[in-house]
Formats: sequence, structure tokens, C-alpha cells
Amino acid sequence: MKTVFSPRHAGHSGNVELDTNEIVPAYEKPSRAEFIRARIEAVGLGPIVEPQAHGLETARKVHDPAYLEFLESVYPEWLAAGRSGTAMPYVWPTRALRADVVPTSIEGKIGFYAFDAGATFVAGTWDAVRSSHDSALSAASLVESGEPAAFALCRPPGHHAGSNFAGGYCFINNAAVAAQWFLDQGAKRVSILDVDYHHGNGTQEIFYRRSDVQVVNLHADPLFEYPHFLGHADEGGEGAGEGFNHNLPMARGTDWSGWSKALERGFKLVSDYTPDVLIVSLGVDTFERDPISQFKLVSDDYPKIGREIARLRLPTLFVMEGGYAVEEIGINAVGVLTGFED
Ligand code: Q9C
Ligand code: ZN
Repeated sequence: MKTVFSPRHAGHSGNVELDTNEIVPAYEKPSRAEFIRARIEAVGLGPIVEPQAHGLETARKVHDPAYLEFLESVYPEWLAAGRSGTAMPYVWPTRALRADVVPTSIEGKIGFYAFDAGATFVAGTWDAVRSSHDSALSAASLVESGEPAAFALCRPPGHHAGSNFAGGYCFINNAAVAAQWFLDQGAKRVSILDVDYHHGNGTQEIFYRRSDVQVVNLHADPLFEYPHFLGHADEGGEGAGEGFNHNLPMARGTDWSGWSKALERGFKLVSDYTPDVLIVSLGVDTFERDPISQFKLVSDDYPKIGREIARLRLPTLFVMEGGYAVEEIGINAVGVLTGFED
């Protein structure tokens, strides 16, 4: 299978994050993508091509256009305000505060358009975000033009980004933009199967009231894990979207025996929906040695995930999401893809 990958991801680097009680180098760092790229070459998965440039017109259908303009302008405004280093928010319009008036200051705006401190900005962030978005759409084009599958090696990831908020290392929701693009090309139904360790709260929010995109999430129970405030089993969609969102939260310490049962349920949900296209939000932070996660999958489990997904016999777009054990991220992510091709 072909991989779409842009070296421009590397501009999103040198940023720090707030890790519970201290500021640390961001876990979501350039070497993640480079380890995956190296593994693709080592196993000969297929050609690696650079994305075509795409406009933001599809992105504007799943994100608030003002949010996208914010993403582009935030770092220059941060600098213009006399700040430097990593731009991150420290105040958010939660519950009783006003979420209907956009502040004019950069300190206000950066919190207004985020749900956590985890999507941080440096000088090269917007260009990297654009390139990641372009990779998703270029890989989607490969599937649309008849390839059975393609891999969008996206960095930064996307599934925590919602219609008008960044968070969890995510800015543009690459999988959501690709889903919208497939619909615009004539697909009637698209399924997004999110196997990242964390609940894809952004993807859920974007499609929560829609029936043309089914969202199936396999993840750590938000009662104990990030993003903490979405991803419970009773979130089934609303209005026209009722019945098209499915959450399969799992306990701390879940290993293949538990995780594969959830995958089996996810398989059945996707299969029953009879989508025209499948998008896999591919996170490999379910790995036993992931530094920020608490599941227990081992490297031999990832090809099994790929083989199971292939049994759906659907045109499939893989979109890279999380995974922070950089030494093994390539083995595990590419393991899913080689398993799919077996
Ligand atoms: N500071 C994705 O996997 N919490 N995002 C990290 C350590 C945020 C994960 C806790 C995790 C976000 C795409
Ligand atoms: Zn994750």
C-alpha cells in the first residue's frame, strides 16, 4: 500500500507540554513520524509519496472557518504580543463562563479555541498541520481512485480536534476532513473506526448529529483516562445522528483478550452499517510500553488488528493518530498495515 507523508511535519517541534505537574518536552514529537517512515522502508510496505497541496474548503465543512483562521494566526499573534517559545492556553470558557464572545487578545483566543493545554503551537505548527491535512486528503484520493487501501502518515494527529477546538496534540481533524471529502465525492456512508488508546472526542463531536458518518471508538474508559469528559458508552448520537455513534470504553490494563472482543463488536457495527469507505484512526498508544497509556497490547497484536480490519473488505484509509513509544511505534503501526495486506 502507498503511504502519503510530508517532511513538513518536522516544523512542529521543540514544543513543551504540561504533564500533570511539570513542563516536559512534548511527547508528540517529530521522531514519531520518522520511526514510522523508516519502518515502512525497512519492510517494503510500498512507495512513500508527498501530498498534493489542498485548499481548506473541505476542512471548513467540519471545522468552524473562524477556528481555522485562528489556527493560522495564533503563533504570529503570540509573538506580536511579546511572548515567545511554546504557545499554550491557561484558561478555558468552561460551563458557567461565556463561550459566545470571542476574545480579541491572543491569551483569550487560545483558550477559547481549545479544551486542554495539549495542542501547543510553535513557529512551524501551522505549516505542519496543513501538510498533515494534505496527507489525509491525498491518501483519500488514492482510495477514491481505486487503491484498496492507503496510509496517511499524518503528524500532527487529529482525532481530539473538534469543530471549533484544538486539544490532545490535535489541530485539524484529518480523519473527519477525509470522511467529509469521501461524501463530497459521492460516498453515501463512511465509517470511522478509531482504535487509538484515547477516545476520539473531536471526531465524535463533529459527527454526533449526522447519520452519514458512523463513528466507532475503542478506547480507555474516560472515568480514569484522558480526555476524561467524553467517551462513555451511553453516548449514542443525537437527532439524525442517533444510533450512529458507538463508544466501547475499556478498563485500565486491558490486553489483547479484552481489546480483541471490543474490536469484534466494532467489526459487527461497521459491517452492519454497510459503509462505502472505512477510515481507521490508527493510534498505537494501546501498546504495553506506551509512556502515557495503560493498555497491554504487544507488538504481535498489531498485525492481528490489520487482518481483522481487512476482513471487512472495504476500501480503507488509515490515518495516523497517537502512539508515543517511539522505538516501537514503527513496528506497531506498520504491523497493522502489513497485517491488513496479508
Ligand atoms: N502529559 C493522541 O493520542 N494527555 N493524543 C497526556 C501526559 C494528553 C493524546 C498526558 C494525551 C493526548 C492523539
Ligand atoms: Zn491517543
